[in-house]
Amino acid sequence: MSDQVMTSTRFLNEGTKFECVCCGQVYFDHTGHCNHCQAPTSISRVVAERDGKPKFLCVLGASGAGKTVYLGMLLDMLTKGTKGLQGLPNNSFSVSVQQQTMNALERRRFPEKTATESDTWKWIHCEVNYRKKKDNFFDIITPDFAGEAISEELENPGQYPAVGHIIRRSQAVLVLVDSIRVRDLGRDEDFFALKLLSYLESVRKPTGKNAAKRKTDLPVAIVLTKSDACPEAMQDPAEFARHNLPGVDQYLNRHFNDYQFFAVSAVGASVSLVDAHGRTEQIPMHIEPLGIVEPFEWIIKR
Ligand SMILES: Nc1nc2c(ncn2[C@@H]2O[C@H](COP(=O)(O)OP(=O)(O)OP(=O)(O)O)[C@@H](O)[C@H]2O)c(=O)[nH]1
Ligand SMILES: [Mg+2]
Repeated sequence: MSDQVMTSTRFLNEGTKFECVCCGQVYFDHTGHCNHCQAPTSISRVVAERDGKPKFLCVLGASGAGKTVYLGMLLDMLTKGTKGLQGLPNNSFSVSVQQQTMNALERRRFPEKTATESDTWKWIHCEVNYRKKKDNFFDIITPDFAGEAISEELENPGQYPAVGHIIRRSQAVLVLVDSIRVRDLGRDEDFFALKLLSYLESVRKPTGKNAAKRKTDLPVAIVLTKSDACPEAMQDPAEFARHNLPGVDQYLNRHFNDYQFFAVSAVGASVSLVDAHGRTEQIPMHIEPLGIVEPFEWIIKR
């Protein structure tokens, strides 16, 4: 027994201490993850070794909003290089989100739904260099969150600590909203996005002088996904949001200084297949990214 205690004490003493890039907790790395928020140690290490403050960006949205497809497609475009932006994936998770999404789309499938267990999330870390200058870089650091986990966190804050910590550290946030559901299924999407915005506002409340009178400075891009099947969203995203997401529009106006609406799609068209048991599956017909990089460009200009 005393041998065991001595061994573990020695192990702790010899282990390397890390400050988590997501929640700031200092911990000994035994598992490759922060024991509080599950952020991979590899990301904390890379960020700590580099000069300059990291600029984070995170992607949020309900289950099925299109987060995994969007992130996979964005990473693919950035790593190929587009509009003066060049992405460099900094870990294998980033490559695998990109690879799984692109492989699935090429086989005319959409990627699998993300599991709710936070230790299975893929934490993306892609360093994006812009305007070809050495120190003009932006880190996309975000787990590919499961929408159901975000939803639970909104109901019971603290249940998924990574959500709050990432928002606290982010330079800007992308909120993905399914444009087809917004158009066809009433106010549920509006209510969900509204809850998410009020959570963002509570985490990033202005502090100091006249705080109660000031709006939050966190830039928010509201990204209407799947606009291949909702051309009215693509035509004029802000107008579409004003009519179909009235709660979101008013809330942003009242509480946020800097926001913008975008519409995106990853595929040119998709069809619904119904099998013999009545289960439906969406089949993407071909890859045709539209508007994917624009929200990111907007954020970089902030
Ligand atoms: N038509 C169309 N459908 C899309 C597009 N992107 C996603 N979808 C559909 O939306 C579904 C959900 O997309 P995901 O990216 O898995 O959604 P998610 O937000 O990651 O969902 P969770 O993992 O549950 O949080 C896909 O299976 C497709 O059916 C798109 O650009 N166009
Ligand atoms: Mg997902």
